[in-house]
Amino acid sequence: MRQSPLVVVANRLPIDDSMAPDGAFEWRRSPGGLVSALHPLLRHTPAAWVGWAGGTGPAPDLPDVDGVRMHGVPLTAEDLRDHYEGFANSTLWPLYHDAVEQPEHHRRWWEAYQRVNQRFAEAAAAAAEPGGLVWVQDYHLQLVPGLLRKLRPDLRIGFFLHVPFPPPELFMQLPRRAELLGGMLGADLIGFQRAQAAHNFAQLVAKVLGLPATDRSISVGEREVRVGAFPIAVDTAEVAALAADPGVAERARRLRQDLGDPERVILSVDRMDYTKGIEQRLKAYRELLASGDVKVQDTVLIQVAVRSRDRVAQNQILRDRVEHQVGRINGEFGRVGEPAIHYLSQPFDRTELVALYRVADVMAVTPLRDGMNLVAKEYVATRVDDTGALLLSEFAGAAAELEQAYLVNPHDLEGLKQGLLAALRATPEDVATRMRGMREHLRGNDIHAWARSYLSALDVAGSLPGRLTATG
Ligand code: ADQ
Repeated sequence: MRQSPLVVVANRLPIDDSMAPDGAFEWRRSPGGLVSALHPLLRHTPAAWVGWAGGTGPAPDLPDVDGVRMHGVPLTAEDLRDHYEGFANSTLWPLYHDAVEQPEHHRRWWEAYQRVNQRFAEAAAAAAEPGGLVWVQDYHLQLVPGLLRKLRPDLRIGFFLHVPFPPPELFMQLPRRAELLGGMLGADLIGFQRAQAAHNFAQLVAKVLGLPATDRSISVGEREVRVGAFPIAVDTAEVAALAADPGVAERARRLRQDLGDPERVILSVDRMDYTKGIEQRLKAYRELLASGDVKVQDTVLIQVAVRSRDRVAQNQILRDRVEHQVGRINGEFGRVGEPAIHYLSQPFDRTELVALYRVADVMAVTPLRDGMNLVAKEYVATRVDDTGALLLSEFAGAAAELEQAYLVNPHDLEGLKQGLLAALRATPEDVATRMRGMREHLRGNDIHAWARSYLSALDVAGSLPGRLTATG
């Protein structure tokens, strides 16, 4: 097997499930934050990506995509059920998101998590060249850094957690908490979205493992593991260029016309997931319609909620409840040709998504807890004329940077309603001042800056191409 100087290890490969008639695979851009973030970076880099290709049984042989080598990791139906849907998405995911749904604990799931992490570690060990860099992504693979270090002590290993890292009171519930922390400590650099997460991690390592730890550095025997916040971002220039494209502007104009040229368009774009606060938002909207503060004659809400992790029971339940809620609100408040809510559960291509962002006068991003939330940043990046109000949850990682958004606590129904009304009624001057500030922030803090800061911190020996690590 040819080996690569940089290997990304993530649960999924970033390619589409379907092959084009000419045999080409495409990067899978949606719907999910991880691929959206890494896609612009790795194109045309001598890198490899290790991940699951979808489906069960042996991993297919895959061609390179845009010069990036694809290594499939096989998963059985049992692995999928117990590792992916089980330990990753029904134990860790809810626990890391404030336990807004009850995390479940099963010993069989933990066994699958260990087994699958071992398989990913072996695939990464085979794919990396001597002294290479391996960058492990996210909560599905927390044991990989430790397992990989045993197999290949010559490698530099990075780990980045895309989701929140919880406070000790919550993490301590995990029956295998010591093993999970120990697995992450196999890395040389552990990156989080927020400084608070790095702080939580250091506290836990000191408490559970008794290791000397600060928010920046942890001593593991002879090794020093560095820890830090690296808030993920979007390709600001690329998104802005797409938003300014005349074809996209025309598409946005048509969309607005199709909506009946309302005075105000509110947009929400989420994966259908209970952390995203969709039910709370719809409830607030219903009350605003009922009180007459918002009227269907002049205001339209578009709720995009693309199906995701469908086999996780709580997501199925959520979907039924949201669809029931939308039906009820449209039945009560809609009129012929004038629904109160336009509900869409399909994935969109980038152009269509950016056209939707361009149409939205108010973007409502109100998760109960979110590692970052790239939708909020994508929206800001599309507002090239400084119009548009961002309503943002205090509990999204993005709120630490986008302080000029209309910030709300999504658990507070009254606060949510007032925040939405404030965003709807804001003066163009206020909106522009806030948007200008946020756009300015995203110009300097884009996905390239994020990757450079992470990879240059990891690559102490300077073995990667300068383009990936050079600052400035
Ligand atoms: P996600 O929970 O998937 O990501 P988010 O950051 O909002 O959440 O990313 C979603 C991505 O999917 C965005 O790029 C968005 O454009 C895209 N998307 C959503 N709906 C879509 C649709 N209908 N069609 C096409 N594309 C769609 C996880 C964490 C986040 C963290 C990211 C990156 O939960 O907190 O920001 O990883 O680290």
